[in-house]
Amino acid sequence: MTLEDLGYNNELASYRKEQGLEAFDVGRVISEHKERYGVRTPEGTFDAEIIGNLRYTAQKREDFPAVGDWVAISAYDDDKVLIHHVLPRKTMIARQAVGKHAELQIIATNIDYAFIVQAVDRDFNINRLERYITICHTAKVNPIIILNKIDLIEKSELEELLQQVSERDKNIPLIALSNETGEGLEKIKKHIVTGQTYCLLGSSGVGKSSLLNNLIGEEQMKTSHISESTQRGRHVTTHREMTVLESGGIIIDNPGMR
Ligand SMILES: Nc1nc2c(ncn2[C@@H]2O[C@H](COP(=O)(O)OP(=O)(O)OP(=O)(O)O)[C@@H](O)[C@H]2O)c(=O)[nH]1
Ligand SMILES: [Mg+2]
Repeated sequence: MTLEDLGYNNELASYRKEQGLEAFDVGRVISEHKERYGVRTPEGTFDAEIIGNLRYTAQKREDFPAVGDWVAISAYDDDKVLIHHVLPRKTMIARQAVGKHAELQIIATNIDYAFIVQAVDRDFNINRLERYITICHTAKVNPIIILNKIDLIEKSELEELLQQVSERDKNIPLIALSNETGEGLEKIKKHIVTGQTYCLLGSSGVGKSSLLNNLIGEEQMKTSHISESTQRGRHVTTHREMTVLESGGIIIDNPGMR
């Protein structure tokens, strides 16, 4: 694994040089939990904390590392590193959390493409789809629409839905998928390129983690059926997590959005 496989590029290299950060190593934040981070480098995955100075100068959510970030790090134990600096973000998918003094919620950073996943059963909603597309455009991230669970409906119904979506926007790639039968999976794989970062967006239960597992070829992410009655408050995926695919490409799975 090289830094480039993790998405490292010339812009980041020049920034590091300009800012005199070359004495530090760099890595990518793959997980975040209460100011504890997982950082991936070509050498492996490390537990990370931010240095005191970064904590004291950080004023808002954006100043702290988020999943997808490139960070300047130094080793301080065998499997631990310190984060000294967050490198500039190329893109940031965020939304305003609910509540009066709610902070901005960062969904992921340095994303090239977002897979917007909707299930063709009761989840399908063209206006919600449009909201996700707007989130992508605001963040300057390229959307790819996936209609999942096509094994649950008739071909004619699917044609109708595909028609509805392409009438709204003809230019966004649109793929019909079934994680059960594997139909559409190869088409999705064709969109995934080494060194590019993808994130999975969509409501809870639409099959984001199932898709990731199919792309990895094993059950890395827990998936589960969510019954209609207990749907509220039950997300299967509770944390964002970044995975580097063996075939190339980096994918961030997200908890379902409301
Ligand atoms: N019939 C059918 N079921 C699917 C398909 N894809 C996923 N599922 C099922 O849908 C349920 C939810 O799938 P997940 O992959 O956990 O959904 P998720 O989008 O990751 O959900 P959160 O993590 O809560 O956001 C599971 O029971 C899956 O087996 C599909 O293509 N067809
Ligand atoms: Mg999930």
